[in-house]
Parts: sequence; structure tokens; C-alpha cells
Amino acid sequence: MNDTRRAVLDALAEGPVSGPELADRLGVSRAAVWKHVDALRDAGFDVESTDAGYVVAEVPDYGAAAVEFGLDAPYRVEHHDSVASTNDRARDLAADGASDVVVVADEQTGGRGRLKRAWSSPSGGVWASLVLRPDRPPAHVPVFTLAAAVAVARACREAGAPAVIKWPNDVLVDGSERKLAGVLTEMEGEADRVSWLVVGAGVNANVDADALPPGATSVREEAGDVDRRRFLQRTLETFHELWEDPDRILPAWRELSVTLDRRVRVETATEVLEGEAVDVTFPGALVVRTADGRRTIHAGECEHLRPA
Ligand code: BT5
Repeated sequence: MNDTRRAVLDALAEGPVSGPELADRLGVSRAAVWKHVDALRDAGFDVESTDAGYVVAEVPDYGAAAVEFGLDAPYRVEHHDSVASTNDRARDLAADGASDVVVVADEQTGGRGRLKRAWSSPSGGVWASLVLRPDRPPAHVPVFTLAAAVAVARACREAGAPAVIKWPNDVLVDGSERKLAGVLTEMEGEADRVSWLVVGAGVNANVDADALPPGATSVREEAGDVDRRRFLQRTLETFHELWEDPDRILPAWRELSVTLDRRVRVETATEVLEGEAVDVTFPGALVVRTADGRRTIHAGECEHLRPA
């Protein structure tokens, strides 16, 4: 989980590189390079020494170094076989000042949904939480939650599962509307500026449906097992692209949305509204045309209704 390891991984991902060249490039001793390569071998990488330099012949299926290897996004990865909640671990890291770190676990024993609901997280899923420190007001944060839903939904589609998004950020299977993934964002900040942000995503990847609550499904059930390493990389890469260019988030979300143009019932903290969902506007509010006119809803539970 340190910067030199990441630099070694990035250099190896680009092609053969010799030990002295690596040491030179990274400004560390040859012994340090050798130690890192050795640690990668211990982590399951097959690193061959050829005349042209080190060549990675095989990457492990999953794990911190495996996800960082070839990752086109500036995040470091921390992997656990089992953890209570990756969001909890990410919050601890954030409180200690960390940023741009992804906490990943094979299994969570205390996974959380929104509003203190439990989130089933058996082994084989993709349970991940990213720590960020955006220079933005808290009011802008919801748009990045939508970006996470877009990133996850696109990765599900690349894996063959026809994913769509229900407002604000449930990832469902088109047609059956069974839930494949969810996003839980948490933050700390002052009125005008976010101190840290944790974006947690839970994807039922290589999980049997009978290990999940009713109404849930998995990538395995819809499209067969997925390469979790590639899946998480693609998710992080898409998220980072959208993070860098936030104007693209809402158009990308609209394209995947199954809520727009639908009759919905939305329960907010103070009321229940019914009408047609007509748009989503910055930073992620749902616009509903009701019998009393257009209403803009910033937070609530949305239910899709059958056409009247
Ligand atoms: C969510 O909550 O959809 C957000 C889930 C976020 C989970 C990730 S995993 C990594 C990170 N670490 C955590 O501890 N959390 C995040 P919500 O919209 O409140 O949905 C919760 C409801 O979905 C539950 O009440 C169940 O009905 C249902 N549910 C529970 N586990 C599920 C699963 N694995 N798949 C689909 N639905 C599930």
C-alpha cells in the first residue's frame, strides 16, 4: 500500500523493465526494487527475469497489488479477506488523513446499506469503498454518488449483465428490476467544504442468489462469473473519468436510468409524492411532475409504479 510499490507496479505494467532501470527511475536502491519484486511474487505474481528485464507473466485473480496492476486511475488499494465494513475501514483511514485509497474486501461481516439497513456481503462479491478529499461543498456530493452508480452499472454491462439505475443509485437488472448493486456515500465536512468523502459500492458479483435477500440477484446469476479484478478496475477508472469531468455525470446517469419517464412514488422525510419522473438535475435531484406541478426532490425512497 505504498507509493513505491505502486510505481513498481505501474512500470511493470508498461512492459519489460530492468532492475537498475527501475531503481534509477524511482530513485531507490536496487535492493529496494528487488524487495518489492519479491513481495509481488509472494502476493502471487509470476515475475520472470528476462534479458530485457522483469516481465509479469501472471497476475493473481484479486487482491491489492492485482487491482493496482494496470489500473488507470490514481488510487491505492487496501485488500482484506474479511472486514466488518469497507466503509468503516475507509472512514478510519479518512479520519487519519488518507485520500485516494480504495478499501476492498472479499467478504463483509457487518456490511451496511443506507439508513442503518444491513447489506449482505458474502465472499465473492465486490465490496469496495473509496476515500476522497474533494475541494467542494457538501451540497455537491450527491452527484458523485450518481457517478459511482454509473461506474458500477457500466462495469456490470461490460460483464454481460443488463444493468440500469433506479434513482438515486440502485443498480438493477433491466426488466426484472432485481438489485445487483448499491452505493453508500458518507462524508464529514463544514458547511462550505467537504473534509473527506467515502464512496462505498457493493456489487453482487460471483455470488449465488440464495446467499442474497429476496429481490436481489448477482452478476453470476445474470451473466456468469466475472473477473473481479478487471471489474473493479473498470469501475474505478470510469468513476475517476467522471470525477475529472463532472459535467458528464448527469448525462451518463440519464442514459442508464430506468426511473426517468416512469410513474413513481417517492417518500421523503416529510411527505409522499406520486407522479411522473421527468428529469434528474444537479446535484442529483429527481424532478417529478405531480398533479400539483413539478417538484424537485433531493432525497427519498423511490418506488416505480405500473403505468396508470
Ligand atoms: C444500498 O443501501 O443499496 C447501499 C449498499 C452499499 C453497500 C456497500 S458494500 C461496500 C460498502 N461497505 C458497506 O458497509 N456498505 C457499502 P439501501 O438502498 O439502503 O439498500 C439496502 C437494502 O437492500 C436492504 O434493506 C435489503 O433489503 C437489500 N439488500 C441487502 N443486501 C443486499 C445485497 N447484497 N444485494 C441486493 N440487495 C440487498
